[in-house]
Amino acid sequence: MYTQAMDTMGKEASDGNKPVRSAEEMQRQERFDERIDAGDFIEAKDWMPEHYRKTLLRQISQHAHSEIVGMLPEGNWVTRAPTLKRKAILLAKIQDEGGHGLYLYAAAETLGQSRDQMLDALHTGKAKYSSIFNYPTLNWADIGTIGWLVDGAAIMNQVPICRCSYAPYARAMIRICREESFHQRQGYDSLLVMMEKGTEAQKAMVQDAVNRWWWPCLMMFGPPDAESTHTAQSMRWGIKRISNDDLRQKFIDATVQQAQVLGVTLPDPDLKWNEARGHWDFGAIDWAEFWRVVGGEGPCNRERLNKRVRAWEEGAWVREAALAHARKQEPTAQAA
Ligand code: BYC
Repeated sequence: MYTQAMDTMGKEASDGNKPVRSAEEMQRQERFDERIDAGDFIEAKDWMPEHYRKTLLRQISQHAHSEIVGMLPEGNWVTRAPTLKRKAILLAKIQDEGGHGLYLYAAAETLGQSRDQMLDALHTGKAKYSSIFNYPTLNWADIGTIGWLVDGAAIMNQVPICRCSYAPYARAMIRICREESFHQRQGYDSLLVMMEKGTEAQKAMVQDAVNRWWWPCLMMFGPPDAESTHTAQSMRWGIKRISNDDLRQKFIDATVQQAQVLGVTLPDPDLKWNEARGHWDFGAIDWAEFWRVVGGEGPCNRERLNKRVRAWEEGAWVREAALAHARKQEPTAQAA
């Protein structure tokens, strides 16, 4: 059984080399592997290897952080949306993202870590969030482009997670994906209006936004498979169903035609249909830039983190008031 070899976290023999497992533990491991092989879903109450639990906790909490940090670049444009309709749509989208963060924190909590611990990891820079949210939103077309490309990439990545082997994550993702598809469509619609009915300056704004967001969007899918730390194990466990490179290719294949309909150029001179592969070939991604951004040196990393920390500190009174209210209700609830 493959995971027995991999899941050696936790217990070490007294000679410090070989892991020690009780017969009972090995049986549980075997049963778990059989369930994964059979495509069963694992629930929070079920036994799971420690490495599986930690991998999920890392991915789900980072996903939750990405949702709430992802509210910030769009939040900058609520007061500057060009019409009441676009403002209402943007507000609803940002609220959805806050909701996605909550579903995901709740799913991660089932793995035994408190929300305070997860947020502390975000605020102290120990936990990651998606690289994409460290880029600035410079003009109104950036908001449409985030919907079209960033949410488009997010859907491509997230639909397979609806079949993740960990059931609480899979359930959260089903709800999230339904909402994400509206996010993608509103972005595309907003850009289409600018491209079909806009002035030359507005069309140029759309092209400029697409030029800036295209490459960072391709980086959202994570490092190439050959350099990905977690992909192989996560795919064996059914946490990830499709690899980083395969998802990136699917996204490019789906997006090229959408760009043609929109009337924008994707900023890659090497983008070319490859008949033999049945896919679009594309140019080299700047992985040095990706790792710089992931390492905290992107254009907006500090600004994003500072904003989250400030929101947490300024929200302290709300948390205290909610706790005081809950304490007050306790005797009443018990009496009822
Ligand atoms: N940014 O072994 P790998 C949204 C890290 S929310 C930063 O391939 P894995 C939206 C990775 O964490 C979008 N870090 O990892 C919200 C790992 O470092 P650690 C978020 C990245 O986990 C609001 C290391 O690089 N979506 O769309 O197997 C508004 C090696 O990578 C990134 C999710 O979170 C990155 N882009 O695969 C609009 C989806 N990529 O943890 C839109 C769920 C990699 O060892 N997550 N790293 O220190 C996943 O599907 C996977 O976690 C990933 C990475 C594909 C992202």
